[in-house]
Amino acid sequence: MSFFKRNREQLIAQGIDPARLPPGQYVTERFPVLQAGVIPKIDFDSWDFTIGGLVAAPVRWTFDEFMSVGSGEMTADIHCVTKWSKFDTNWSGVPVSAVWEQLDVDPSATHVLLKAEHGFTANLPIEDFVRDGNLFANRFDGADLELEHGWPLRLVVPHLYFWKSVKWVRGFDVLAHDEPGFWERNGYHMYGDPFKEQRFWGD
Ligand SMILES: Nc1nc2c(c(=O)[nH]1)N[C@H]1C(S)=C(S)[C@@H](COP(=O)(O)O)O[C@H]1N2
Ligand SMILES: [Mo]
Repeated sequence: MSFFKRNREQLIAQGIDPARLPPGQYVTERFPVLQAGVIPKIDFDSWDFTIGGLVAAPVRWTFDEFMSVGSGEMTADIHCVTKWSKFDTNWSGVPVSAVWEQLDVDPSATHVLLKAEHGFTANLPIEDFVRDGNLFANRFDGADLELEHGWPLRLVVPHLYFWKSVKWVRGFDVLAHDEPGFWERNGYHMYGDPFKEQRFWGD
């Protein structure tokens, strides 16, 4: 029996619904660390969160200003394109919807491009970004986020492959078009639905 088949059968044996596991994925209890390049050094004193593009007034918030926008918590399964999934991850932080409510967005807007340390970017349609449950998280499983997982702030968009969940996020631009981010320019799918196995260009 293959590793993937055995992994799926173990879920059933544990009474976990295997339909939660997208095709081609396996479940792990571990929390792998993945990013392009090295883990950034964060200068927390100069840290800011900026929002630009098609908004009536561009935003620049300190960390405390950002955190005062709202608070929320959610638990979700996450799925990395390198085939690991992790169930019941718990996050808290600021709901994306609360951030969005602060903005006067031009009606022509369709997408956002998230911006992070080291110039990392990721694109999302607005309806996938401003979605119930999505968070800008500063805490994971009841503790402060670890630097390697995106401290002080990361996006969590659990319904798409985890490369959209930008670590060390520093803001976003609101756009009237779609535009590939870092991984999307490097062969990953523009949308990335794990249940449709949209891993790469052409999937
Ligand atoms: N800033 C930044 N965020 C990123 C990435 C990256 O390279 N840079 N990689 C993505 C990918 S491919 C994955 S699978 C997840 C991994 O998050 P983790 O290290 O907390 O497991 O982060 C995503 N967010
Ligand atoms: Mo990934």
